[in-house]
Amino acid sequence: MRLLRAARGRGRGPGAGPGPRAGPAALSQALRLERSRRSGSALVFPLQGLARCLLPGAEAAALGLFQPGLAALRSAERLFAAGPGHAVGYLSSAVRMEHAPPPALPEVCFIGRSNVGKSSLIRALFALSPAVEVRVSKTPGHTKKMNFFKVGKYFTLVDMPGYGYRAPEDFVEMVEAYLQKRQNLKRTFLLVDGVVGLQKTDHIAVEMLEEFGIPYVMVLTKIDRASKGLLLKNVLGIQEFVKEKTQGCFPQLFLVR
Ligand SMILES: Nc1nc2c(ncn2[C@@H]2O[C@H](COP(=O)(O)OP(=O)(O)O)[C@@H](O)[C@H]2O)c(=O)[nH]1
Ligand SMILES: [Mg+2]
Repeated sequence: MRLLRAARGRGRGPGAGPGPRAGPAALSQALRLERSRRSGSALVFPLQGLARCLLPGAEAAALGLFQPGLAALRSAERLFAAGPGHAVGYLSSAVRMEHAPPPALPEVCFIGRSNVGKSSLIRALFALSPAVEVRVSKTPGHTKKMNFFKVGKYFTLVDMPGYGYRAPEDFVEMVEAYLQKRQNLKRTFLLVDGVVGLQKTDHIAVEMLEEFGIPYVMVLTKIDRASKGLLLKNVLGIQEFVKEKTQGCFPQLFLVR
């Protein structure tokens, strides 16, 4: 989560400007600082940096479809910053679908192998609401429950149990049942480890999402741990896979460090 550490660090420094609230500075504020403009852009759009490593003539445009401006970043951040009349926080946990909260709001969920970085990413999203506690595990397979969070009156967000390592039964009992039955599920974020790329269990998840007709987005995590070459190989491999083999996957891959 180097991205947010950078934003936090700059927020506390002199000249950071007034924030929407005390605590970590918004990323959009950090990016507004003249000095951070170049490095900030590399942090937010890491695919841009990779385009330089492509062979001449290779299709670089596909690496950078999604480039939100400051206004879009700010409005996204406002969603995750709790305030008067805008409750952001932990809602409940469930070990079975029957215990899930009523499907009153649209919902987004984060799925992926154990230890891929689901809780870390969700914690980063809630960084502007420090009271929200998202547990990040030191040992694989920690999150055994579905954890629901509320983002005002707009949507709920679910941290799903990881699958794969030591938790194959959760995959079948929870992730599959959730994906199949949750009527208010609007978007799924499938997290893939940026160092090892798509694994067998990720392919199973993709098959499920495709079979159930659920729109999803792929997110590549831990890119700080992959060399530029390995990252480029994994990014291009996944983008090719998405283009050739999927129907419901958003074409832009998102990178997280
Ligand atoms: N280097 C690096 N470590 C990460 C990143 N995301 C998560 N981690 C670490 O990976 C471990 C598992 O993360 P966690 O969010 O609990 O994974 P989950 O099981 O998918 O919820 C923790 O030690 C995190 O600090 C990342 O982008 N880069
Ligand atoms: Mg977790």
